[in-house]
Amino acid sequence: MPYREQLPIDKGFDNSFALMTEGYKYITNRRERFGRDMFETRLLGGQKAICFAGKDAAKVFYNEEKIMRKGAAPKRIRQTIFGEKAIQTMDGASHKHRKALFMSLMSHESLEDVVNITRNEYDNFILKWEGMERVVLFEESKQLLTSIACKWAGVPLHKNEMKQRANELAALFDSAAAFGPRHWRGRQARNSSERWIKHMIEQIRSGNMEVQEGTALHEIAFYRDTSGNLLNSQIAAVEVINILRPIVAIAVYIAFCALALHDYPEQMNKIKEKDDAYDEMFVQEVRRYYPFFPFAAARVRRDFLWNGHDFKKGNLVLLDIYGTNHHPDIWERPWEFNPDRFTDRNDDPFDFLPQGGGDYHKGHRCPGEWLTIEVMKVTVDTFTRKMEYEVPKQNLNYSMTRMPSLPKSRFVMTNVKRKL
Ligand code: HEM
Ligand code: MYR
Repeated sequence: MPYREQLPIDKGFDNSFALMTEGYKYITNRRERFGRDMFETRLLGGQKAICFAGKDAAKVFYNEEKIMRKGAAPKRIRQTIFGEKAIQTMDGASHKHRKALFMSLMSHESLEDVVNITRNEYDNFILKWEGMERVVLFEESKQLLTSIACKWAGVPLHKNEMKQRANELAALFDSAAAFGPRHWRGRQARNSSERWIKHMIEQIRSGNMEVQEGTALHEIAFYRDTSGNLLNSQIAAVEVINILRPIVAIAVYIAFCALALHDYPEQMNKIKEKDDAYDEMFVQEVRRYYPFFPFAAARVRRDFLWNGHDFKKGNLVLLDIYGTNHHPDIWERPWEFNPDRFTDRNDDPFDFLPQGGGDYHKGHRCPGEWLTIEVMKVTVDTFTRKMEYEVPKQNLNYSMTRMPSLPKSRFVMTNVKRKL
């Protein structure tokens, strides 16, 4: 007999304020308080929401018979990070069809291209950094990655506009969870970057602009949906930005890689002594340990009973990404930074979720995960083997409530020198 029980409830008419003030730990704090991996709350104007964490929760969350994305992303998210009618908000056959487009951009050769472009860009930037008194790594990485993203995606970018585009693309993900001016900057950035790319899509389609076949810009411009139609140029721009923006977001991970090398100096030596396999373990631990994407949101597609709880059609569901990456049933001593935990670890699509979980092709798992890992690996190689730098006294604390979190000082380096 299936059993039913009342889930613990985080009381209150709307707990959005608590979510804001407790940030990455909102779900973990309540799971610990209630002694359960699942509880009920009210968010987004008092809507009933179920928050859960862990491997079994992830299996349910990524079961598309039970869970859908339709209506899950609030307007403030669509007007900043996602865009309107973006892949993140789609379900079923049309989602799978569009997802195939994104996955087709992530071939082995294409990832090799991104590695080569990244190495080249680091060469250029180190040259620039050598001439600078003070390098603010996060700000510089935004530009480095904008340059990488545009080259890889086939988007022309003039040197003069690099800083503006970098700031706009970063504002898209920096504003989604913010209020006030920080949020409004994101909305302006969305309008401006969509105008920029939409114009390009129109020029390409009318034959006034050339673009290399196989690049994201080319493939999205000529992609046909399940009905055989081109995307309207606005939506095509949204999806090109869904490639450019998250590549720029790797700047957050670059800052955290540098922070980990600084906070755990033994890692610097260990990496130098070891090989590519250890670089990857280090990168995986950075993705697990530091707070970045807090949770994924969806809605119940049809009523079902799971683990004693009645999931009702339309309820919001939040999968605790940060909490699952620190879940004590999955990770030994989860609050320690320890790349060795990835030695001989068996891949499991539901227990390590920095960029979502489940199946890349069928579900919403991040198609850019491999690209992110590759760019981070080049970063670690560059920072440990290709350059030297000093880390002056600064405030390196990172907030557990700001989303995305970042070292407060944005990681300042001095005396950058290429290693010969
Ligand atoms: C989806 C995180 C980089 C493109 C996602 C999801 C997360 C995520 C958590 C949603 C999973 C879900 O809803 O279940 C990140 C993080 C990144 C990153 C932390 C580090 C910077 C990238 C890159 C690209 C990319 C480099 C592309 C080049 C996308 C797209 C989706 C997505 C298009 C939507 C997929 C879908 O709805 O089917 N990402 N991502 N991301 N990501 Fe990433
Ligand atoms: C991307 O741009 O897609 C890459 C990752 C950006 C992470 C930004 C984290 C803060 C945004 C919170 C939104 C929550 C959505 C349900």
